[in-house]
Amino acid sequence: GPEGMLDVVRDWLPRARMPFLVKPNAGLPRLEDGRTVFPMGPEEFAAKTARFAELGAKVLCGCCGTTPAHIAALAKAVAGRPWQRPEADGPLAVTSRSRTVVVGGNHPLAVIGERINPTGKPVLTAELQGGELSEALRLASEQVASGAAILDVNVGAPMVAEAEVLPRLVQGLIGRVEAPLCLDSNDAAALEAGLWAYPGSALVNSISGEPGRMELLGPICKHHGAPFILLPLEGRKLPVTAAERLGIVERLVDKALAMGIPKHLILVDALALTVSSKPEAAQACFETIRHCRQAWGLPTCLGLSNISFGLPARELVNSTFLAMCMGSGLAAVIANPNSGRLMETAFSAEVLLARDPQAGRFIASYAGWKPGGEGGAPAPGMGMAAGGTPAAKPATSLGQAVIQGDKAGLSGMIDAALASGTSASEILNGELIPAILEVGRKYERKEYFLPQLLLSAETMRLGFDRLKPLLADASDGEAAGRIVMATVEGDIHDMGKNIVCLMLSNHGYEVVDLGTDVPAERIVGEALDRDADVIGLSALMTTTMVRMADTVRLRDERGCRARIMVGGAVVTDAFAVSIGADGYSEDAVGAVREAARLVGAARGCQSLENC
Ligand code: B12
Repeated sequence: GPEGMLDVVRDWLPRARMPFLVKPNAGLPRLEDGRTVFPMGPEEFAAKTARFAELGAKVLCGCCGTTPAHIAALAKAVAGRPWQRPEADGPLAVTSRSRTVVVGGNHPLAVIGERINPTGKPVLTAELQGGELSEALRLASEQVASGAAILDVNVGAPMVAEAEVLPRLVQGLIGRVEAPLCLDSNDAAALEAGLWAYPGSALVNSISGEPGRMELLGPICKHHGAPFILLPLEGRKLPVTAAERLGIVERLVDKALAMGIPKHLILVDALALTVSSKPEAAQACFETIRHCRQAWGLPTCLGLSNISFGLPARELVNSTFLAMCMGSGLAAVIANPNSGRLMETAFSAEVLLARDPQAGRFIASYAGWKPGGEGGAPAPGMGMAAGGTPAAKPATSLGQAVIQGDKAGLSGMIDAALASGTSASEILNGELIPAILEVGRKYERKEYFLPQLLLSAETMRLGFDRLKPLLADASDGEAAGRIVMATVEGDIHDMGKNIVCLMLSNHGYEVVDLGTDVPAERIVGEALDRDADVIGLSALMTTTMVRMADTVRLRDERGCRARIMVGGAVVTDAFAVSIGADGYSEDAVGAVREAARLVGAARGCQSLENC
């Protein structure tokens, strides 16, 4: 309903640079006497939805549960009120489907994890060349667990078709981590393919003064609303002094603005060169950062580790350099977040720059810190709002693998559990099913969102498919009865139904599985055509369980003799009785018991009338 959308709209609207449409339901639906009921009447709906107009939404509509009366009341509530474009708050934002990292201003430093880059990494290089993504995905989880707010993604290596591999990896990463991505390539086609594959505003790394690069990539970034790193490089000569760098930045920014590319998409690279060969290299960075921030209001970033090339104890130099850059106004850094020292420095600097209220993030991360570096907990993604990332650490148990969506881990763990003598049904019933139910609870508590739900469901299915052939087959000889099974219309949940189907066929029943989202008409038609003894219906949502009642009604109307049993997480015994179903079970073992009882009953009669 409108209340549930308020926080999201407040968060998104100031950053939306296009007309914003809000379409709430008339509240959260309840099931009453077999009917889905929406609680909000027209007046309440109108009063609550009109608030979005005050925030700057351009179009207001009504979704589920609203009627022409709701829309009329809403029209009246906002009549005569002119649309006011909200003030766009300016800063550069990098987003994923569920996270926003604001870069610049007084927002915390955004650490851009640099590890997904095949240079100097033979394992990653070989995998990418073979089209494999698991090492890249592992590096992603590891960096997020260490505190990266954004992940740089670079697949540039010999014999890697970047335009094909980059979007594929982007797809893989979307399901794995919530952190927004920074697409890093020299290949403009790969960057464009990556942007199309990405459901958010990815950061593009980078646009330099190389002839034609701005002309080619600028419009693509503008089209996707993708911020980009502006690299002050022109021709072959490196700009050593701050004045040289700022001259190039100014020319490139002017060019971008003249092309209609908005300023809020530009993140300037302050260009860290090597201090051991150019002693003034760090100073040039501080000046560039300060000038960009103070004179032009432009956020800056840099690739940190170049600064210490050729020196011993590079981490010391890198982290000190980072603190000094942050003091000059640096907004983002491309670095290795697995470096404890670096993250300690960044978190401490946030406190000193008064950007960590009550030192909350620092205390949460380092309350247990001890000299020598022990006891510092890994930092939560620095530029991000709090919240868990499911695949952040490798799973250590079967259940955790489902909860975290660790597909690769699950297969190995199932093999190990089977080898140690645990039966397939113990694994399914004792580990996998409780885990997917915990996923559901996390979703209810808003700890998980749809991408995590999907990843866990896929992981569960993988485990189920692996166990399926091993679940004991108790059938022999003639079928014990014919059962038509389906998930009802509007519902695509099929894991429970599949388990019930498997159990029934393992107990000798002939099972006709009609799949998911099946209309009552088809279910009853198939039961009649196949002279089924039993119809088994599954529903997982309050909005779809009412379709079970339709099926019972149609079965009676068409004189079909099949008995109907129902199940699925939301279905209860009382509901089954209320719709006139003949049987119910809360799980697959009970489904087999019910099937035996109902086949017996159905076989005792040829049509419903004479039973
Ligand atoms: C995994 C999952 C998904 C997966 C499904 C993947 C798949 N291939 O099935 C995905 C991500 C696709 C999904 C999508 C959605 N989901 Co969903 N999903 C779940 C989740 C977490 C687990 C369901 C599950 O598989 N459980 C494990 C199986 C083994 O259990 P089961 O189905 O209950 O089956 C057992 C018994 O019930 C019984 N049984 C089942 N069928 C039958 C049939 C008979 C005849 C008998 C006798 C017994 C029986 O035996 C089974 C074995 O023991 C539940 C949470 C929950 N608590 O159930 C939410 C949940 C069902 N989903 C929900 C929602 C809202 C959605 C979405 C609308 C989300 C969205 N915003 O888009 C969509 C729906 C799309 C659609 N039109 O159907 C809600 C439903 C809320 C409600 N009360 O109506 C739940 C409850 C989560 C929540 N708390 O909000 N979902």
